[in-house]
Amino acid sequence: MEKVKTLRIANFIDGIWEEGKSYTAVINPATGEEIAEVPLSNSEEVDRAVKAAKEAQKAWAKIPAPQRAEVLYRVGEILKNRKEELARLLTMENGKVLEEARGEVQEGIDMAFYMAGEGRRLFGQTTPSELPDKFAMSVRVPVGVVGIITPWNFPIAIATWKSFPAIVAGNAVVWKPATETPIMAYELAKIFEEAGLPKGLFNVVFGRGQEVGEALIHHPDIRVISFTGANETGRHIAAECGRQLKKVSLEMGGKNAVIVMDDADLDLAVDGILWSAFGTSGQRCTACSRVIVHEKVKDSLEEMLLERMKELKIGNGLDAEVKIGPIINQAGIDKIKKYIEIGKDEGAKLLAGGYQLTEGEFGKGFYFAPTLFTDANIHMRIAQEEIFGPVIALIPVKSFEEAIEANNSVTYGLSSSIFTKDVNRVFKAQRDLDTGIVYVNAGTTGAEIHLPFGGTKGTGNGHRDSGVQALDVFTEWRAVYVDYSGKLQRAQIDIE
Ligand code: UN1
Repeated sequence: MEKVKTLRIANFIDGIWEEGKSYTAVINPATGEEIAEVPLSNSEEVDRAVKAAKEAQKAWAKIPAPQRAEVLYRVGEILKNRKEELARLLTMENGKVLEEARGEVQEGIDMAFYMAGEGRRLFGQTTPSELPDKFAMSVRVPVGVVGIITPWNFPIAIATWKSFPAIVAGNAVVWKPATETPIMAYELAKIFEEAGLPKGLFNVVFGRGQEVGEALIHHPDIRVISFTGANETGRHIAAECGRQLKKVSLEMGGKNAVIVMDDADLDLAVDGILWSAFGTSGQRCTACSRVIVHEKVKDSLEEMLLERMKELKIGNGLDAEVKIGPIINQAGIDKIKKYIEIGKDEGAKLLAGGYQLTEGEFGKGFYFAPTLFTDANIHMRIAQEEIFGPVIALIPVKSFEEAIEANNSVTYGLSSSIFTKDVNRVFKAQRDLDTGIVYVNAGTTGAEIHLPFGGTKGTGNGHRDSGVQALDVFTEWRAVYVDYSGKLQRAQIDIE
């Protein structure tokens, strides 16, 4: 198996690569080997990065957006040329299988070209004034310095969803990537440098949430925080930023369900469930972790799932045969194990999996067997809480209406899916499922970058990553009135 020699990662501040004051190890979750060292920084580095960003942003905002976008086109080209190499590195630091890693890099490529196109749009609105010889328009203006905090499960895609719209809209970025997966961040910073982005506009400060994250959310010169990650952390960020009237965009996970109705194409439903439950080893915000099944097809679906689960090869994601890679680390495994015990205690029936794989090569990495619980109900914690692992809770229901209710019974609202051939049910479902993303006859994952990504209820705070909607996070609206009448015209008064 290929091995990268230990890489010493550097912070990127004001266009300069800086050594860290101290480091922590980055582990390949498939092998347990140390593959890199990542700096542990603190508020000192954040302060300098924000200062540089603030300075650089002033000039950047004045460059016409189509010219700013040229940098993103170049970033897209570099990502495209390096896709295979980046995907391999991504698999080594995160564990997801190579095919999925390629898909993730592709998300970054798509985002680069899509947001580069925004350089020639960034549409505002013109509208008639109520007064004669007066012009009115709303335009987008950059917010200033943007703080970005991202998780390890999509180490490059999520960063591109946030930083590309921020940059094209005329902002500067200070980014804290997850310490588990710093290699993609390091590479993305190198790519921005190679693409010719002026110094100070894209800064990467590695370190822990308690230091770097806290410094970002409390820095007075950072006017917006865009965060994807754990629910408690997101709530903390929202509260802290609320006190400072700082704009915040949050995406904090899901408890996503696939609904399988009695008229569904069951083979297709099984494909969709396996892909969205076990892809990235279930460590996706959008992963399917509940299957809500009509009682008439419950037995067949269980049987088909069990049969197909046996065929899923587990192992190092660099092996082309492997379908399920490792879990990020032992803490991730321990959390999953805790939920297995909770599920059993609650009375759900464990049909498959439920254990860590420790024999032979598995013992060196962090692997968990794909797991299926059945006879769960909406009151159980395994049917309510995010597990972030390859675990499905199957919930039988008696009707379409009960299925919708079961889907909507959780505090999260990211993604949902329904398998049915009934067009009336399709339209009712897309209306009544209360999530930010709804799939019909497909699993709960597979969001495309030109549509809004995000969720309702406990998943977020009303903002969206990706899509044109992402621009709302990184811009303010300015209303501009130009009076060319040459006299004082009072709004609401001189209207005759
Ligand atoms: C995430 O899990 O935070 O639709 C992102 C999907 C991927 C992105 C997931 N395109 O599952």
